[in-house]
Amino acid sequence: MVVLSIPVLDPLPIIKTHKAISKTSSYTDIIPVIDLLDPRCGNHLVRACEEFGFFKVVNHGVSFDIISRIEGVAAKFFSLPLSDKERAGPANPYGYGNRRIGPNGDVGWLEYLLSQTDPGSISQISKSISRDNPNFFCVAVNDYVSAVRKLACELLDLLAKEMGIEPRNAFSGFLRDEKSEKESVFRMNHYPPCPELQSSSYNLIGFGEHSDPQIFSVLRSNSTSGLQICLKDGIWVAVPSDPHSFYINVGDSLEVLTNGKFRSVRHRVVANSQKSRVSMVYFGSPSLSARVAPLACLLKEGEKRKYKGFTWSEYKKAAYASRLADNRLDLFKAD
Ligand code: GA4
Repeated sequence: MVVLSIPVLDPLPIIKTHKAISKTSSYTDIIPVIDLLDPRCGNHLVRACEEFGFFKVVNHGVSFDIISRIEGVAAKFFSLPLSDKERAGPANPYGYGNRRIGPNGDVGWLEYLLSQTDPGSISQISKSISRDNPNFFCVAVNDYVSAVRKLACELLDLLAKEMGIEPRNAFSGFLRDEKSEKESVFRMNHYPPCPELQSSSYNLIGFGEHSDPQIFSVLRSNSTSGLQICLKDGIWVAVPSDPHSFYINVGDSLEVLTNGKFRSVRHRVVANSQKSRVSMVYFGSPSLSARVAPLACLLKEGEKRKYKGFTWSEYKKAAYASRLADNRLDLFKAD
């Protein structure tokens, strides 16, 4: 278990919520599990995206070596003295962030590192934070990002196949485009433990509720729980941690491409009283000029488009002008 330093962050009253406010269910076994070795996984996958916008993937094919190297990188990075972490620059939007999330006043009980996923950006950030061995950091992140992008593309192709969409790469093509590497994001998060929570009736928000603007987000964490997802009926469900699996979120862009058939899931992270949570997320985005709009082949006869189309550049601009909890898709609803 990774236990990283606590004193970097001070409690902020603003991100405490009373435990009773959220109806958090402990029935965690309702989260769909997609086994990529199961011949019926395509069908399960479509249903999971429609019902939850969220699922767990097992037998994912990402090697233990790739996962353990990125774990090592994250543990090493977050154990550095604050001044060294700050050499990656304030998260503006990429770099090292501490408590502040985004440009509009959101805060959380975490520190993090954000990078674009193209090899040039990964190399640059590696040099700024790892003076002794930038190559180890750089290779580990590149390998990890390539592996999870491949996994995301396989899942997106499976969805297209199951839904009878032509061409088969109608979804994955957004991420396979080399220009999407500059827009896709790699995020490492560290949620320190907060011992005072043990005797408190409060939850401490590590990362406030939101939906992801991108197509697909691929997440894994150490064995500390904290992630919660919001079901269709508004109930929050705690997601059990599983360091051997990946969790996938449907993002806003995939909701739009499917004209709302898939759900962009709202999710959040609450802090743990005793253990550090370390997670890493790949957010697969379209390229800047790519157009995101409901796919004509998914519209039934007479079905109206629920969303206006937009370029990723337009959506990204709207996202960075919003607060974390805002519903950004509302801005693009069709009249
Ligand atoms: C949410 C999903 C990703 O973590 C992220 C976040 C980004 C950031 O942390 O800089 C944003 C948030 C996320 C959406 C609205 C804006 C931008 C913080 C924020 C308030 C990296 C992303 O792409 O969008």
